[in-house]
Amino acid sequence: MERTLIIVKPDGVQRGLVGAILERFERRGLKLVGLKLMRIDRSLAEQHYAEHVGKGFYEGLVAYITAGPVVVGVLEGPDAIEAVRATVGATNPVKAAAGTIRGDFGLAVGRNLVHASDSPASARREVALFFREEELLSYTRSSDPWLLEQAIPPVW
Ligand code: DAT
Ligand code: MG
Repeated sequence: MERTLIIVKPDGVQRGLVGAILERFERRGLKLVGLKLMRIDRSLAEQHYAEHVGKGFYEGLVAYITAGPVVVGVLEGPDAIEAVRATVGATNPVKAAAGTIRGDFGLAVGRNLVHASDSPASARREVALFFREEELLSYTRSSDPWLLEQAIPPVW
């Protein structure tokens, strides 16, 4: 099992797409283990996007992610990091495949709606940056055996 961080960026919140975006992950079977609406301040944005310091788009990126409320979540599932990245689509929405979140809802790389961790190391770092341990919940769902190849309970 893996856990990975997602952020519905300020454009997703302003455009009223929080539900539509979270639905993509939920219907795929990914389990929400953390979720909150919050403000990302400059300091947190700088920590989150540390790998992009010095790039031409960096200042615009920090301005964008701090421009309004975001929804941050932690999703759990088998190979969750790869599954979530695939559901999100390519960085540039114009290049993102139809059927992905960015491919279905976006047109500009600087308004690409959603962040998702890109590796196990990033996921660990980013989850810890946004959530305290006690904010993450471990629980079962009655649908788990139908999603996760667990032993199927008697139905007949
Ligand atoms: P991703 O969000 O797909 O992981 P990334 O980590 O390379 O992409 O970049 C982080 C964000 O920075 C990305 O979501 C949008 C922005 N960005 C990346 N490349 C850009 C570019 N060439 N021009 C403008 N913004 C860019
Ligand atoms: Mg990235």
